[in-house]
Amino acid sequence: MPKVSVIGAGNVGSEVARRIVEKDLADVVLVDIVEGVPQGKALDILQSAPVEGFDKKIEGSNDYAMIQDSDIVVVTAGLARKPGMTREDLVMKNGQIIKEVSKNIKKHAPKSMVVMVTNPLDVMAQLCWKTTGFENNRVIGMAGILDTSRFICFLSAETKVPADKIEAVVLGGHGDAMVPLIDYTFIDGRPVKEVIAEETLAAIVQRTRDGGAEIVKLLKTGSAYYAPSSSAVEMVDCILNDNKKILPCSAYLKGQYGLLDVFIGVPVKVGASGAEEIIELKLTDEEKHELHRSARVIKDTILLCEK
Ligand code: A3D
Repeated sequence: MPKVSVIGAGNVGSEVARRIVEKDLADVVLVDIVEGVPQGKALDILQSAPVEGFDKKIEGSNDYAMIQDSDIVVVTAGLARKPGMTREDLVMKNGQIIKEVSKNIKKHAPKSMVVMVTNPLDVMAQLCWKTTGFENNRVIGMAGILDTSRFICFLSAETKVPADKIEAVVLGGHGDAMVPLIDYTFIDGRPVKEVIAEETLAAIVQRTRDGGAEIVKLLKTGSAYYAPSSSAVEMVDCILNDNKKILPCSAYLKGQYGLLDVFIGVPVKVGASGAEEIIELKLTDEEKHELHRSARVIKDTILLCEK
């Protein structure tokens, strides 16, 4: 029976856990440092099984020993930025959390794949990879699926074309540094530039970049978790079922796109071995420039964690 552990039983972690058991993908262990929270949430989700009709088990714990034999560990542990906290404070704090979580993954689930969700995403994926010492295909970050999904939602709303008839790819770092590939965006088979006016398209790209912030502003406390959990579970599904789908994910680059030793969003073939292949698309000079700028931001942020 496949087993997935989810570290962090907050908004994203508990939704990831719920979606995994509801989709009958795997048994789940939910781990958090706060006593009672993972146990309570797991019990609550379990009690929906007779109504939802799933038969997978879910358990909550504060003990990392429970993640033993996991096929995949999804990492959602971390702090959200609080008032008065600088971006650097947040990076250092989440960096400490991810180092501690990664040491526990290495100790208790040394054969697992890791799907990183904690922000700043690309930096935390790289930190986890370094701390666990896992092969680079075994750590993948979730971001591009979410950014692409948001982009497609807005394109669908603008054109009234159903989302499943829209193709798009978003690369680069998660958030402000994302790089949507306009030449790979098609609305019902037609290049997006032929369907949407330049100014409107630029506004949609900007709204996608600010996608997380727009939700934070509306919620007032906390940040997005329904769409982020869907995206993380898509990766879990691909790994467990060896789907070999091409998904935009944060993966380790060793020369692809002219970038070395950095986790960044690129199209990745995701299957049983994790990030099985990095797909190199032909980029315009401007997109290449933006991707490299995005990589520089990620590399500078990694230095902060290493201080
Ligand atoms: P939240 O609801 O605050 O949950 C975080 C959980 O982590 C809390 O339950 C904490 O108790 C727990 N935690 C803290 N430290 C530890 C630790 N050392 N070990 C185990 N658990 C710990 O946040 P959330 O669920 O909304 O978000 C979680 C993370 O995901 C944040 O860093 C978000 O920024 C990030 N996130 C990323 C995306 C991407 O697209 C990349 C989207 C949404 C959220």
